[in-house]
Amino acid sequence: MANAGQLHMLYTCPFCWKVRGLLEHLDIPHERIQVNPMRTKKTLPSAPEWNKVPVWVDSNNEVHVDSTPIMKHIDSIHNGGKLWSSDDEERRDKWMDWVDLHMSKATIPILYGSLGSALKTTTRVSKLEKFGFFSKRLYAWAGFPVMWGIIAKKRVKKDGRTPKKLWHDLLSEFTNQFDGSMFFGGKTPDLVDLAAFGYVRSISPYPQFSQIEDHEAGMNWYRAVEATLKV
Ligand SMILES: N[C@@H](CCC(=O)N[C@@H](CS)C(=O)NCC(=O)O)C(=O)O
Repeated sequence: MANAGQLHMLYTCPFCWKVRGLLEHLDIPHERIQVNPMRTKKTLPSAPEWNKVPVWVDSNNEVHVDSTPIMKHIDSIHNGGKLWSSDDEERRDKWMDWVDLHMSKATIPILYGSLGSALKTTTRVSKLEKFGFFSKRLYAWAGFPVMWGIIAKKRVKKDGRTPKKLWHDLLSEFTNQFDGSMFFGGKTPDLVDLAAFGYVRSISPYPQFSQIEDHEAGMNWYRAVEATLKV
């Protein structure tokens, strides 16, 4: 089958993991273009209006931006909108907003919240992303004090909980919504499950993921969503 589109992405970007998970869940053939994090303004097809990843370019060369709208678009074109349809739209909308608000903010504290974890994360990011020769080295050394000392520290302090506790609370709050079902969407995952799954999965390449693996209900859900992917 021909490619349904191109996903312009960064490997380590949580918003890109959301769209990747959906494409793998629906088994949609596509091309992945890993952009140079220092050159998004020059190379993204949505630039200069939109300089963030992910960007989805469909087979008609239409450009789509912003991860949740991209997910809704892909579901509607390639899956008859089944993952977004719901008999309780209020609950669905409320929790999609909740996932995008809270889970998106929780990735930085766990990855960069302590000096050791920030160093591990930036070294790993510099290897996983397609930086240029010099920016790779620059990021590995200059990135971690910025991410740890400025961005993550402020967030952890503001929240007051350890990053692990924050994730455990989020996973409890989310899975408590399932009302005894396996997924937020009931017997099968829906778009809210896949969005939340993307945020959690974006932490999986790092050693800090073991702090999340301690959450039993969260992991049962995570592994069940993972089992639906055609990777
Ligand atoms: N709301 C956007 C957020 C995307 C986003 O912030 N992506 C980051 C990478 S994780 C980015 O491209 N940042 C570059 C910038 O803000 O210039 C989405 O859900 O797609």
